[in-house]
Amino acid sequence: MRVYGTNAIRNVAFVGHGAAGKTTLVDALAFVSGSSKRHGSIQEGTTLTDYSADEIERKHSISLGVGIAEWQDTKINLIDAPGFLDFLGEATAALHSADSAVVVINATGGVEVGTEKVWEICDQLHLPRLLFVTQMDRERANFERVFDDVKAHLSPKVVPVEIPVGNGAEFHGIVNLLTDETQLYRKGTKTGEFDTGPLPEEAKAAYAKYHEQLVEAIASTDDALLERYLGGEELSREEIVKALKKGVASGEIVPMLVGSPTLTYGMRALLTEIVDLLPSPAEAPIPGGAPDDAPLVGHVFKTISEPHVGDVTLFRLYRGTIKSGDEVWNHEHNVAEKLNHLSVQQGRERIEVPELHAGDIGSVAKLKDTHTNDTFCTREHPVHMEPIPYPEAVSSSGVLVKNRGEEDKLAAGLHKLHEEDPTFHFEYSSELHQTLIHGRGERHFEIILGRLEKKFGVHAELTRPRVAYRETLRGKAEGQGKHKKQSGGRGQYGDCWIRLAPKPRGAGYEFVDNIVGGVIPNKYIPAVDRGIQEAAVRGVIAGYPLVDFQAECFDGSYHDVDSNEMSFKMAGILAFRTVAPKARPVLLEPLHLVTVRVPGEYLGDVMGDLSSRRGQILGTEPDGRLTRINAIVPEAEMYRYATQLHSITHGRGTFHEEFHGYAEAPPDVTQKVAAEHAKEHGKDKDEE
Ligand SMILES: Nc1nc2c(ncn2[C@@H]2O[C@H](COP(=O)(O)OP(=O)(O)OP(=O)(O)O)[C@@H](O)[C@H]2O)c(=O)[nH]1
Ligand SMILES: [Mg+2]
Repeated sequence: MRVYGTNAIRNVAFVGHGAAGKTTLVDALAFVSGSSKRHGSIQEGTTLTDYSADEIERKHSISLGVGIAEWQDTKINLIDAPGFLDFLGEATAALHSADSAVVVINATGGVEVGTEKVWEICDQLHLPRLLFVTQMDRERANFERVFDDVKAHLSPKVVPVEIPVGNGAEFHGIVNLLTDETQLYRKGTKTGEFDTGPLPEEAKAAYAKYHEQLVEAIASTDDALLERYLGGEELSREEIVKALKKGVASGEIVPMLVGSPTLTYGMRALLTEIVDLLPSPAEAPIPGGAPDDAPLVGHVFKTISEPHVGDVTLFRLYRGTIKSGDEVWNHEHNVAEKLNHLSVQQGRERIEVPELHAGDIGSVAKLKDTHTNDTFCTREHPVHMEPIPYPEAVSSSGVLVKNRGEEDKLAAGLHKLHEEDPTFHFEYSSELHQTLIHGRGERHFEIILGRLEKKFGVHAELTRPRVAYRETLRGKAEGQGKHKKQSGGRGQYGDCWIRLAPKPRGAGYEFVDNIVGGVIPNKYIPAVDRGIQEAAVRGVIAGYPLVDFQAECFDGSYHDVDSNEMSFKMAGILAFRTVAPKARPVLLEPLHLVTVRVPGEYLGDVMGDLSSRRGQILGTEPDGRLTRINAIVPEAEMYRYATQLHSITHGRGTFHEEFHGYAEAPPDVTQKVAAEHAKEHGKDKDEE
């Protein structure tokens, strides 16, 4: 592989809705350019960037992948991102590491949820972009319909720069509105080769319409140009191309292109347009540009754990040059890393390179302590780059190992997977005795379980996450706890009378010492307090901590020889267990504040669903193009909400939830939780 200078590099993220055709397109571009030897396909599991066993088996992308197309003395780094929203974190990382994007739309569909999501991220990053209408050979492919949809639902800034000759099975050529060249494809075309010909009769009307739109759009990015155009003057082709590139860079124009990667139609034109119209790292909107001679700055945007190779680190160089074997400074982890066997990725294959210039994307294996989002720099000029803002975890589940004894392996495996995929987190809750995972949805969790099994030999399954209930008291009661044991020598004796009373929510626990006349010696009173607190950790309804109450110790007795701290602690425990059930104990359940954003048309269904989850709707308000619903919903009812919201809103709704507080659970919930507890712990109780 040649070494490319900054100006001869294009970093392009391929993004779009799930199954739009991104991976197939990236594969075809690398193949047609000659940089990849095989024209792969999803069906055969042979594409350049969907090479992991999971991706081949499931026939869709899961992780971002990088390929290369060398074209017209330029190296195009093709970053292929998955489209399914469970893997939006990967698309986010891809877009953050690119200087431009090709947004891919399926010619039989149009704008979909995934298209809107990535478009939004492109907008936030001010990324110059092209829109590629793919799968033009498919039955029911329709260029005009897609264009109308795009104009109405995505952006008015999109203008066709190419139009197809024929749709679906008839698709056999492409007219370039800038060069007026018509490319005609023969059946059996393998590497995108074409004949040029005159504008076919069938494309004349479309040509007239779109050509005018294009020139008008280009002219209106530049006042002087517009004036001349409106004055009836012909604009030169050079002027037009120059203005178009400027319009693309500023985001005022998004050229729409067309083709079929399966047939390799339109691939050469797209490669050329990427080189001509999209910015190099030097022209990209990066603060400070991409100077080659500045101190090194690189950012790790992906870590892949590869069988037989170990961890492979993918990074984007922002400034400076790197040579194979160079040592770089990882500022986040305070560690020097040696970049041995510096490489670039052609799909799964690692191609060694002697050096990389500012703006390029490289890979290196077996680093000591480098993780996604770390920055490479020099010790003298430490830099910390902004981390990739991954989308938040919206779904939680419990995980259980199928075979006892695999718990340690589970934790180690989950830790490794989190490093590969920062949108996934896990924790062990000692209160709930459960490992919890948090991520983007069920498809995401399925992949994680699959990887646990394949890579780490851990057999695990998803379980419902347990809920951290609490208990409290609603009434007052009093009673005695007496611990007495006389067996031979020295005995045990502790005796206390206590009163329990409720306190306001969140007020916590309070102990009141009302012992008079030394009926319990002072030194034993703290032991009574400890006993009560210890007993309250396991409440009386379903074994959950009992909170927000006052305990008053007001009477008791002791024995000169047999009394000790231990005995009074036992007395406190016994007193609590006797009195608490009489003080009208109730179950408290955690509530979440849930904010849902949906398009107006789904408002009714989403609110209905929240109500059926015992949610209390606080209100709705407009939020940009969407409507925001605020509600308070019991945590126990939020299980699988991400999946349900997705299906109600066809993926258009998003939500956020956070802990809100505890409230008394309704009687039926209390009964159910108590019954579950009795079933699970019945045996332990008997043993005590
Ligand atoms: N006929 C035809 N089929 C295509 C074309 N491009 C892609 N496909 C098919 O469309 C399906 C999805 O293609 P992918 O390349 O996996 O799409 P993707 O956008 O990468 O999908 P995700 O990564 O899962 O979001 C596969 O079955 C492809 O074979 C095309 O140009 N013509
Ligand atoms: Mg894909």
